[in-house]
Amino acid sequence: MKKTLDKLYENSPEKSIQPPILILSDLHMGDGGGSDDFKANSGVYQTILREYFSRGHTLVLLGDIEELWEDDLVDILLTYPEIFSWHKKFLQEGRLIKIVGNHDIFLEEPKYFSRIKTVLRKKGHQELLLHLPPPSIPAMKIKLGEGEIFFFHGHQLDFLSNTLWKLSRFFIRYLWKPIQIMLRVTTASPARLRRKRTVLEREYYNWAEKRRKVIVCGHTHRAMFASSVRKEELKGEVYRMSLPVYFNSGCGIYTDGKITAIEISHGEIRLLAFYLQDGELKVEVLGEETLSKIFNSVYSQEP
Ligand SMILES: [Mn+2]
Repeated sequence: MKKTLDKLYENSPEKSIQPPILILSDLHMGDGGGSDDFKANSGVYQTILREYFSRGHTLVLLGDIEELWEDDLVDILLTYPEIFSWHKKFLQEGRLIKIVGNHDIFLEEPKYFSRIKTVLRKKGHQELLLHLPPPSIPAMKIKLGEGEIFFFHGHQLDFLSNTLWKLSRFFIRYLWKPIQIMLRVTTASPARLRRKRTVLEREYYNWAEKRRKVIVCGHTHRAMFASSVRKEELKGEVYRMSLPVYFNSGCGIYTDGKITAIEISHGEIRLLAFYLQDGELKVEVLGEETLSKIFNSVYSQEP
C-alpha cells in the first residue's frame, strides 16, 4: 500500500509555481440532468473562476472535475461551455494544472482525446474543440520556499476506486445513475461511506507523517486543514493526527451550496468555503496558517 504512494511521489514531476494558488477538487461536473450534483453549485464556481482569474491565481484542479463515470465528456462540455472556457483562459496563461482523479481518469489518455475530437466533429460541435480540458497528470510536487507540497487526488489507496475502477464505473453508470435520478440522492463514493473515508484519511496521514511530506488531496469530499477535522464534523470519531501534513480541498458539490478550496498566498495556506449571497461571492476562512510554521513543525520533529 505504502509503495503505491512512494512510486507516485517518485514519478511525479516537480514544478515551481509562484503563488497565489487556488486548489479545488471533486466538482463532478455532469450533463445537467437529474444526477448532476454540480449543477446547483455551478454559479458559485463560475464566480470563483472570474474572481480568482483576475486576482492572478494559478488554478490546481485536483481530480474528479468532470464526472466521466456517469456522463460523456461531450454532454458535459455542452452543459458548461462557460466553465470550460474559463479553464482554457487559465491554461492559456500557464495558470492551470490538472491532476486526474478516478472519475476523470480518462483524461490521462491521449487516445481518449482523439476519440472525443472525432465525436465533436461528427456531431457538428467544432466550437467545443477549443474548450477541451488539457491532458491531466497523476500527481505533482510544488516547491514553496523551504518546503514542498505533494498534490494528488487520493483515490490511489482506495481499492474500489483504483484497482477495481472499471467495475465501479459500470456500477455507477448503469445502476447507480438511474437510481440517483429516481431518488434524487447525491453521488460521492467515499463520502457515502464514513468509515471508509476515515480509513483513507488515516492511511494518507500515516504515509505523510512517516515520509515528512505535506500533502494535499481531494477524493473523500471532506475538507481538512492541517490534519484536523472541524469540531462540527467530528461526530464521535477520534482523531490522533497531530502533525500538520494532511490537507484536503473538500469538494464542489456540498448540498448547502458551498464549495471548498485551499488557497496558498502571501506565505500562508488556508482552507476556504465559498458561497453566493445575493449574487455576491462570500468567503469563509475555515483554517489558516503560515507555510513556514507548517513546514517547520513537519520537518523539525523526529519521525
Ligand atoms: Mn475521487
